Amino acid sequence: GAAEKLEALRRKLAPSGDVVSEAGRRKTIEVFGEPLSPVQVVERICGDVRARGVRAVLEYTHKLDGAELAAESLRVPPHELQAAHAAAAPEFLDTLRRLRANIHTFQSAILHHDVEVATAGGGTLRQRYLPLDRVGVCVPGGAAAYPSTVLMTVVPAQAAGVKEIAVVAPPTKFGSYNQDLLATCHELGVTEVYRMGGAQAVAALAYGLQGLTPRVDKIVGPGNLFVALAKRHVYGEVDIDSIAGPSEVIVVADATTPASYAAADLIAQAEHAPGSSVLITWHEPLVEQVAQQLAAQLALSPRGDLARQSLESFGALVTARDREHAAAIAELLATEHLHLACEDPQEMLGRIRSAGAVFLGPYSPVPVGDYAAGPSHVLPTGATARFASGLSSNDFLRSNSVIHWSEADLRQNAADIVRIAEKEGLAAHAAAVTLRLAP
Ligand code: HSO
Ligand code: ZN
Repeated sequence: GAAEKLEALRRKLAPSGDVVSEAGRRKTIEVFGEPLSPVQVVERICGDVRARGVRAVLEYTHKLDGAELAAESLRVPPHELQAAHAAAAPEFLDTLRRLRANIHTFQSAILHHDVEVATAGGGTLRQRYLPLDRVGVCVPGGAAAYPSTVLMTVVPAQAAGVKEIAVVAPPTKFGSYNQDLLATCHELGVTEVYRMGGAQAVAALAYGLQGLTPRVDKIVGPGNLFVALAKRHVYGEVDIDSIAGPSEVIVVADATTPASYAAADLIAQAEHAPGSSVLITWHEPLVEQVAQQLAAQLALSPRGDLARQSLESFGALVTARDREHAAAIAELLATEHLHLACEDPQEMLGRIRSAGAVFLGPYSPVPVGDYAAGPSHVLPTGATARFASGLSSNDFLRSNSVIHWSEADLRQNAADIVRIAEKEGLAAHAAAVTLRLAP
């Protein structure tokens, strides 16, 4: 029936709800001379980095990333950051400054503020927000260089008031040897950049490396399977953001949507590869038009082959009965990026509750959010938008609750406290209250 079809589609398109733990168990790899699952490999690497520090990081960097580094070169020296910045084109630096300003404005505007509530007896209750002291940011460096990911993680942290930010990127040409990436770090005032990737980088951030880098309080940012599994492994000792799987988009389109726009939006997502790109429409002719546009545009796109492969494995052009049905499918898939490219996107938005980021109308394609608008592009994937939210400045805050009752407050509530303390059999709890009120 229809429900099963939808469920099959959900599994095909958004398998990543558990793609990380599934892939982490299913595969086997030989890193330690015996076949182990990625989960086991990550556990060993983390344990080893914790026990042996820099030595272990250097060994894994050699073994897994193929880079032979010395202990001194794990941290990018200040003059390299300066040189990358000095060599960057002035237009690129101007672009970085404008993007940073957009992101900073939005991330500052949404920050939680302290809330104080007056009590009946003249006391106060307060929720107090404070930035984390030290955070680690993972920047991927496998398939492409992502200076935008530096912006979309570091700027929210800075907006929250985080003082110490350590960036890790693998020792690759798209990672911590990428000059645009280093220039971006320098422009943002990030002075700690480490040439480490994979599980060893996450472990180094979580446990610290003696003589090189202190442990952080929270680790954020995307990465490959090993980064994701390592973040899950160290969670509890440090905080993490959500676990990111492959990137996704759903474009909801109707007769008012130009087929060329819809196709371009699907390809833009697919060129991340692997990633899922789905069109949902209730205007049947659009399916054929978009298919034609896809073929035409893919042929011209520099990453067209990569995008075609990911469209073939994780793409779909879905016909819905009507608007309501399209909304129901989109809601079920709880996608990372939801582009409402149809008429009256505001009305459509009212029907949907689960998505990482929603893009409305013809002038808000996903790259606007990837690079420029202000919300972070670090978003929940694999239907985890059911319960998770995109990264924001608020993820770099923690709160204290602050209780300051007056004598009148305590008197007014004493009987209730004593009664429930007695129910729990905790007489000393009751006594701590009654003793203060004794005549
Ligand atoms: N769409 C990616 C972010 C990105 N796009 C970076 C381009 N660069 C995941 O949200
Ligand atoms: Zn993107």
